[in-house]
Amino acid sequence: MNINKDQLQDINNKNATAHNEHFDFLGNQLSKKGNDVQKIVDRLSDFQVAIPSWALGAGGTRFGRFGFQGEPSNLEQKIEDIGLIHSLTQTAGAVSLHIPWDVPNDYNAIKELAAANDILFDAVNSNTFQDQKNAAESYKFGSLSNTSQAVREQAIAHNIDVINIGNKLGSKSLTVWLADGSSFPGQNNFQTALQNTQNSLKDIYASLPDDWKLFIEYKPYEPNFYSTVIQDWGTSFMLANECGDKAYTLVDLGHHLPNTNIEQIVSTLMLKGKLGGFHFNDSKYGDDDLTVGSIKPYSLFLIFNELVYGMENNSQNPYPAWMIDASHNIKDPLEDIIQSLEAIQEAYAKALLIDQNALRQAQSENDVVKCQEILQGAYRTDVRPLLERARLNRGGALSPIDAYRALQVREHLIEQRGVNAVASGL
Ligand SMILES: [Mn+2]
Repeated sequence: MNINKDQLQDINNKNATAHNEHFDFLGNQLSKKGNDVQKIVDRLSDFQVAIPSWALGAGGTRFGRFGFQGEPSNLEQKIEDIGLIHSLTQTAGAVSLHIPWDVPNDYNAIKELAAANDILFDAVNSNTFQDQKNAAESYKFGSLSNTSQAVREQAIAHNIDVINIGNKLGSKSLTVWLADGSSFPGQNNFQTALQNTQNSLKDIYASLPDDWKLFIEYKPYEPNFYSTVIQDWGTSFMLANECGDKAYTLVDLGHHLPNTNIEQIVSTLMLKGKLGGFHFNDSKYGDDDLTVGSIKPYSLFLIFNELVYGMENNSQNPYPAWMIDASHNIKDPLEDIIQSLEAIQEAYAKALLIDQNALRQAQSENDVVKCQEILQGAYRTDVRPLLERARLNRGGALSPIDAYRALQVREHLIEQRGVNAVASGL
């Protein structure tokens, strides 16, 4: 299924008057406050978030998996799904592949399909948290950290394979997330596990093309419940520094203990030029992988405040790679991603409204009340007309969810793929 711009225009026209009224009203208000509205809209239009290939089907839980009809059962269909989301939102112009779930059969055909859908290949993700069929060694007790050299070598070789696959598609980065750790005290020697991981990462890093980046993700617990080898940003940061200039820390919002000040982590990493990538999701308790902005939208805004500040002021930090990393059991996965993209854009737009000079001034005067007023003034602004205009400018939908339903996208996908189609991967 494809969505063409004429179809969207017909749907958009029905609400064009209301949109124009809202946009003009907001635009006037913001201009009077000194905001450059056109610049904000342009920045929103340019902001693209990669969609992970594993988020297009229903996610699983430890207890069961409830499928969603018409899921994409191969890489071609996954790219088709992202193309649909991108047509509607104009914000999903990249895919992040997971290997070995998404190894292309025909590289040229996949590249052509992605190009036809205006989709780039973002970071490729390795997988050493599952055993693969016919693999000689098992990752049951870890991969890059394993006490067995043979296991470590197999895991390193897999990561190098992933780099080579990504290279053929035009990816420029590898994301490594390890499930390595221990579930019981005494099971692991912490120092040995960390040292092995560092050495393994260095071996992978040595195979990284010059124009690539290595993203090292961290997570405090799960699937191991006592210790995780790369448990926090500090460990990731240290490993990245040990590897070299092309290695960076990747922040996944769900990979923190409750109430962690993630915005401060973002700020520190950008100051040190080491924030490489970002995985968006939301959570109430742990790594819940819920829709972005569904639980803690103010935290997301505060994080974007630091990201915007860092992108303006920290030339030592490269432009970060953005990806949604969410997946759950009950919503239509495509509608869920559309909601996540909207929440990301909303937080970004609000952060762009913050008067940084006034904030600096208030901070220097220790005017705590004024500082809060500035942040919350931006946060309380309804920026949705700016998002609508950014989408319209690129030929997207005024309301992606409404258009998705009006065009009966899911019904078409079920018709094409069947009710029992199951997404490959999870
Ligand atoms: Mn992640």
